[in-house]
Amino acid sequence: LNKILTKGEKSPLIVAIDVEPKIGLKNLLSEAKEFVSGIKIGLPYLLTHGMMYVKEMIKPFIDDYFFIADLKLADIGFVCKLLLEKTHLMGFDAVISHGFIGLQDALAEIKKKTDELGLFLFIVAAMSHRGAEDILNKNIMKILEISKILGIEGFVAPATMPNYIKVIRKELGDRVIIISPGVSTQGASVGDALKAGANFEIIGRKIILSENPLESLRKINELYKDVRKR
Ligand code: 3DU
Repeated sequence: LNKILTKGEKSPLIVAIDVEPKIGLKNLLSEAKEFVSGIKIGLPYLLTHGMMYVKEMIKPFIDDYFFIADLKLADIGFVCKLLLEKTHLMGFDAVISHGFIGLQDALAEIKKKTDELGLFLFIVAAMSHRGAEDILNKNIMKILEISKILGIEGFVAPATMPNYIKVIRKELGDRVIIISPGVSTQGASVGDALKAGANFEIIGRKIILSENPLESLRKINELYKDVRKR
């Protein structure tokens, strides 16, 4: 938690890596330090390159960013715990789990294991795509209820539907960290989630598929400066 908060002073930006960035991940990590606090690595990237590759990629940059494994865990505790051990082995600082799996034999075990391993746990409270409104987002209060019981301090909530960010802030206060995807490619504007109360915005394709990601990062950070001034 402290690492995330300290790194967050630099910028409220987390970059999502699901495919290889146009300029290559290593180059991006070398050059983006001043603009980016966190790196979220998704399953497509992990499965494409493998655990050992990702481990070697993270190692030299562990002091420059906090690294989040976006596994969106949604299984029985036993299986999740195996995945958490792998996550820890790769050197990640944090992991994302779904919240809808419920407390007993699932989230409770995940929380215990992440605490043991020193991994910070983020729970998906609501999602950013339209279909999320069918089932998941209707249950946000139940997910928050369970999270309160377990003392969960990290949440993922959509920039495209900032009301859910506000709900989390209202229910859980200032001490929790909210990270928010859905910015740019999925429709939300840079700064929308921050204005609603998120600590970080997650941006993937807009940056990693850009021919000149540093230019995009510079522009995005200028916008953040304006939001933070207000
Ligand atoms: O749309 P982008 O390319 O900026 O990527 C968004 C990232 O955030 C992507 O890795 C996806 O897995 C994650 N995410 C959502 O997009 C929406 C959610 O509700 C939760 C996570």
